[in-house]
Amino acid sequence: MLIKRNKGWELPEHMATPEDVFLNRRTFMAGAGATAAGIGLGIAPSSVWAGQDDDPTKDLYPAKRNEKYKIIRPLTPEKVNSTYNNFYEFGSHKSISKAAQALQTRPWEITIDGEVETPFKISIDDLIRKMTLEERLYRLRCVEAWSMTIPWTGFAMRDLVDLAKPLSSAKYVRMETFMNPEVATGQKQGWYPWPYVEGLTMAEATNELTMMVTGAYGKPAAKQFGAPLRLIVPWKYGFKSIKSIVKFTFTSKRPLGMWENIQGREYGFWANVNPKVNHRRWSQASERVLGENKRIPTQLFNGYSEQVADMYKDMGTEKLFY
Ligand SMILES: Nc1nc2c(c(=O)[nH]1)N[C@H]1C(S)=C(S)[C@@H](COP(=O)(O)O)O[C@H]1N2
Ligand SMILES: [Mo]
Repeated sequence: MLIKRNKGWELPEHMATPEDVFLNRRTFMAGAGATAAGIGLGIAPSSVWAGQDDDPTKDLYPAKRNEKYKIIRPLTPEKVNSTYNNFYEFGSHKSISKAAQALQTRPWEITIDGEVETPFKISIDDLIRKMTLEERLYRLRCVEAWSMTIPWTGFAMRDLVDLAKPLSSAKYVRMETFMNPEVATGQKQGWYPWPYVEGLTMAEATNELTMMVTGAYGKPAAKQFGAPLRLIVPWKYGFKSIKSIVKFTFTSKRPLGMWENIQGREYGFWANVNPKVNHRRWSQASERVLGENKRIPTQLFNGYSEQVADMYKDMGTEKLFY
């Protein structure tokens, strides 16, 4: 007998709801839930959270959804997601969405360098048009124990690695966020080792789940989401998913992320989600679902074990889970 077993991230057939109806219902319900949860939503002017109207790649949205990546949980309403963000360049609190509108996302040049055949620069629009955009529904779990479910648009990071043509000596990819304290006033706070840096192993960067995000909610990404290009690694704590990237450096040396640099005993290189390994100051066993007034159990690798667990076998004393 053929048994089709649904993977954790696949939506069972009977749960498929037309997305627009589903989203509208969730948006309506989130109002009450969010207030009860004490999230100060306020009324954001639509320009803050409605994505970018003047984006030169707007014609590519909405991209076709990749049906392989669906989730059994409701999507986080766009308005909730767009007004509760971590983007320390614009302030060390969640209400940075207005401040983030100061970020100019065009022109935007991406540098690819380090151990590659030939280092090069490419404009974000040329890069996006070389790639095939698709939509995927992913969970996001912040190390602070809150979570969301987001319809991202972007392309597989594997395709960017192919474009970069790394040498065999490259073992890691180091990524760096823009640096512009005039616009991103958080970067004037000298006690953070700016710019924001994150890194992945080559195996992680080329894992099928690893996504370069250019959009969300069917539109070019709002600035607070890390436009025009951010990383999403859904099995790792959110701080690994670096925003507004300007540089990819292929290297033989393990990159030191900004948070690891600040406090390596709490925010390490691997940072894989694990409900059994607590943060030094709080439990990671459950998570607060943004937009809904509830907590749910946290899952190993944020529910993505099937795609990623193999990468972490036989890693000895590596601290894989913070
Ligand atoms: N450049 C940059 N990238 C960043 C951050 C940041 O402060 N600066 N915060 C990280 C953290 S802690 C999280 S949880 C996610 C939040 O993404 P979101 O605001 O889109 O939910 O972005 C990550 N990427
Ligand atoms: Mo986070």
